[in-house]
Amino acid sequence: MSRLIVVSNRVAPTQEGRPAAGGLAIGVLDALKESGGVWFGWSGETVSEPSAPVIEKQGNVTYATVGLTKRDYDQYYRGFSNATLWPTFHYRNDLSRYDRQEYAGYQRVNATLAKQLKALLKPDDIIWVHDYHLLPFARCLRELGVKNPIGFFLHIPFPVPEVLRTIPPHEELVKAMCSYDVIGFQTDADRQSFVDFIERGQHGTSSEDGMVHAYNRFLKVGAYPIGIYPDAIAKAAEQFTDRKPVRSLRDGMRGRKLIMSVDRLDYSKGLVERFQAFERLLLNAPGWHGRVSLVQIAPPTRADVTTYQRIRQTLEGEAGRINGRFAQLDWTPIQYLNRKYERNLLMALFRQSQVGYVTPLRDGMNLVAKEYVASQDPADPGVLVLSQFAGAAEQLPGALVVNPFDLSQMAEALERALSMPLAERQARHADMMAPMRENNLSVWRDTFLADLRNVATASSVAAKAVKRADVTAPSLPE
Ligand code: ADQ
Repeated sequence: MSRLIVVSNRVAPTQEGRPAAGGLAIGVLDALKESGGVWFGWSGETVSEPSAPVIEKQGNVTYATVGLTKRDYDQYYRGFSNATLWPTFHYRNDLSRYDRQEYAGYQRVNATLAKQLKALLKPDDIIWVHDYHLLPFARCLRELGVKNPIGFFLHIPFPVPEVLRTIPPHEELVKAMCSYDVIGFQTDADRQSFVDFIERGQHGTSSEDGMVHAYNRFLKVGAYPIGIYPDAIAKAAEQFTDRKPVRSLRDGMRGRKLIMSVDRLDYSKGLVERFQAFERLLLNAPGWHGRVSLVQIAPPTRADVTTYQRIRQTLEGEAGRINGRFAQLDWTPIQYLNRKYERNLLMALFRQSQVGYVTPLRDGMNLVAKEYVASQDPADPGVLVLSQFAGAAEQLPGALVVNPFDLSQMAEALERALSMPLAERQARHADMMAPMRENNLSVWRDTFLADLRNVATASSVAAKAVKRADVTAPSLPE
């Protein structure tokens, strides 16, 4: 069996041999353990000069990590990836900036990483690249003569052409993406946006089987919604119920209802609007004063990107203002915690709450929404209030779906969730568990990798046929 080579901006840090938990980390590691392989990417360290990867082997998985120079970090990571691509792909053009030097740095780092990876490759390796930091990575590998199958999965949304075009080198980026053999998106809407750009811009054509012919390349483009392991999460949530932080949360509630939100602290997650909609609930329904609290857990990320500093300040201001307005001596409406929790503990915390409040302004999928549902006690489950702009909304039919820009609608949904009868909660929970089991994390990984292997095989068969027939044919994946 061929080795799987996973490439992501950041290799999850290994702690006592266990990588940090999270959808991507768990899914990737499982896939690697089954087939054996390599996880290649940035170590998280800054170094004075790029050097060969540091190799660490654990079982049949090899971690190959490299450092980035300060300049690379600033231009590639903090700059073009997180100050241009991330905001624009989340429809926040107002927060996006473009800097030519940063874009040059993004291209340079992709080329350097490709060179560093090439030295580790074997001819029958399958390469699976992840996320927006690495859009041109396959093109860089192809330029070095790499002929292996290369797939790409985008974890965040892909914007509609009008929004994509606001990034000055958008066409160069899309053209580079066409060097992949398979491109996977979270939702069909994202896949459609990519195909629309190709077709409306007359850069190529697509067919019903998901094949795209563009820029002289054939590739498969599909939607592969990422999943979780719902039963494992349910078990962990139950097992961790008696841990101290979970007991403290329960004891602190003293019969109050709990609305729970967990996100990385990011402007795409809609935290300000969420706090304001909770405020609207308290304004509209004074009967809930003293009877419900919102717990928001949001560890800071990308703290050296200015827009992230700003959202943190705004949010602290809003939490303080709303608490100042409504708090009583024995009741704090919003508990806002800037910290990380161990994954299993987090699932047990979810299980204590009556409402999961997940309202991003835009999100590729949003695993928290799925984890919240999976963590619930089926006999007495909480209700999920979910943004229509999370990829997860397509897949969680039992959620109360809201528009996160409509504060009144969100406040009404919260009230409905807090008062929902048990039978309805149970039915909604069951409606969501079934599709999550059917489309779990293994399905995501296996479907993507099967398509990558198929496309690669089909291409090489076609390439041989073309060679035999000695005719001029459309160019095939290299
Ligand atoms: P994220 O934007 O990080 O992921 P999400 O999908 O919700 O968003 O995943 C976050 C993960 O981190 C979850 O597994 C969650 O449990 C964990 N987490 C969050 N806060 C935590 C805390 N305080 N302590 C511990 N763990 C915490 C990107 C895309 C998403 C897409 C995923 C996976 O932006 O749209 O769903 O990748 O593809």
